[in-house]
Amino acid sequence: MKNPFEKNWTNYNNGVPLDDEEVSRLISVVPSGAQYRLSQRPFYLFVHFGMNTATGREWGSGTEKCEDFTIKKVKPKQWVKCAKEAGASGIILTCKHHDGFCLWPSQCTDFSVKNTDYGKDIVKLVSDACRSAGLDFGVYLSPWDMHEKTYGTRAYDDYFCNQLTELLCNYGEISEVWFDGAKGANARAFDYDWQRYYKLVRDLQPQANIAVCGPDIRWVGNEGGKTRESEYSVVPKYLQDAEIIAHSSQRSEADAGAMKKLTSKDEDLGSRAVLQNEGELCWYPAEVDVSIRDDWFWSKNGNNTVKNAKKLFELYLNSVGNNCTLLLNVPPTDKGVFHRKDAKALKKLGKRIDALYSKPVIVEKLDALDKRDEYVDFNFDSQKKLRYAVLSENILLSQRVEAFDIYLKKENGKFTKAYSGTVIGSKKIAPLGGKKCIGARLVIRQSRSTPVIAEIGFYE
Ligand code: FUL
Repeated sequence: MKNPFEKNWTNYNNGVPLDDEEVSRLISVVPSGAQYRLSQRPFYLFVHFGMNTATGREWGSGTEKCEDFTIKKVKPKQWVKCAKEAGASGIILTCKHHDGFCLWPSQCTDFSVKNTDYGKDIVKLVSDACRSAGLDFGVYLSPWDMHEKTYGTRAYDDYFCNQLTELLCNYGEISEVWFDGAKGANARAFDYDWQRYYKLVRDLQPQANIAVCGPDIRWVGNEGGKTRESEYSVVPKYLQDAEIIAHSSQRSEADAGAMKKLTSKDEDLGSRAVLQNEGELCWYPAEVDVSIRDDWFWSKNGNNTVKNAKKLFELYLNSVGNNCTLLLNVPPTDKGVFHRKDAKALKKLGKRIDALYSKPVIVEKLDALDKRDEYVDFNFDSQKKLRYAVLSENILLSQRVEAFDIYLKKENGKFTKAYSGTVIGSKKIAPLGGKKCIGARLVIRQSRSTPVIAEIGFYE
């Protein structure tokens, strides 16, 4: 593919093979059914709710009493309504956070909703509300448990698996199981039996993705909504190691600020240069978990930290629009509802996402590009002001595109480069700046074998 716009362009496929044995190896790595499904429903809400909501803490202490859970109302129908308005496709609920308090009447412990005045099964209320609204439902179950006496002994594996079994058996289909690597620096040393936990999930909910300290969804590596320029889904297999992930997770309540910075030293996780030295590879797409507020749980003070719709939309572009999924945390208040500021911001976010797609100029399914194609041209019937191009690869055939450009055609017939990108993957949203043009041109500059573009859309 020679680039027709740069003088002396002879650098076919940027000088790397389009097809060879190594390329075949890379493109043989594809998503599981569950991973593919999530890529098509890439935006979920994370809901941090529990003992901390009542006590105004972020991590709690594990010494709380059931009486401290003073919540009187929980209204998941409102959460679900807000999630839908925002354009989210699912909700993941913190069924048990690090303090160990369970939002369902677990048979394994007395430390649960069943011994509170509130009394109801919150996991059931939320999963039912999700289901009737057509939203996916996922569970967060903190491996670290400050309350449970067996924590730190092998008996805790049984305790944890029994709790997991309750969650996986009693609440219908579970789309995602979120294992957090966070653990206090002074907590008892303990090697979780991850393989046993994974097997249980696979046995009981084979369609569920296991996220973060799990093999299906890669933690992007920070909690500030930052992503790498190139977020690869095909990466070295060692990245799935839960202990390595846990090691870079939160270590104290006060650490939360630091977690917002990009901590990964491994900026490049999946270029050819990196992968060629790696024996085993896996499909491990990134998820961006970030809170709508400064904190994960609700507090009155936090009401002033709600991100506005502009900021949320930036997070969306930077995650969903950058080959990641977005898990946006929205914590209900102690009245059991999303605060009106959060609700308003979510609604506006939904409007912005709708607006992105509301004025399509051309939307085309391209499929496999002919190897002789140097570029693909799109001609508009009149002058347009393009704001975004949205591209997606057919990831069932792996991720192939490594570099691409978008040019805009001016009325005088000249082309100017409007965007240069690297990875496309499940979705790339390329801002084009609202520039006037009468056509556009997609140039794939570097690819692992034939690029297979599921869809490209240009939007005003
Ligand atoms: C962290 C936890 O320590 C936070 O409290 C929160 O649950 C976040 C999603 O993960 O590691």
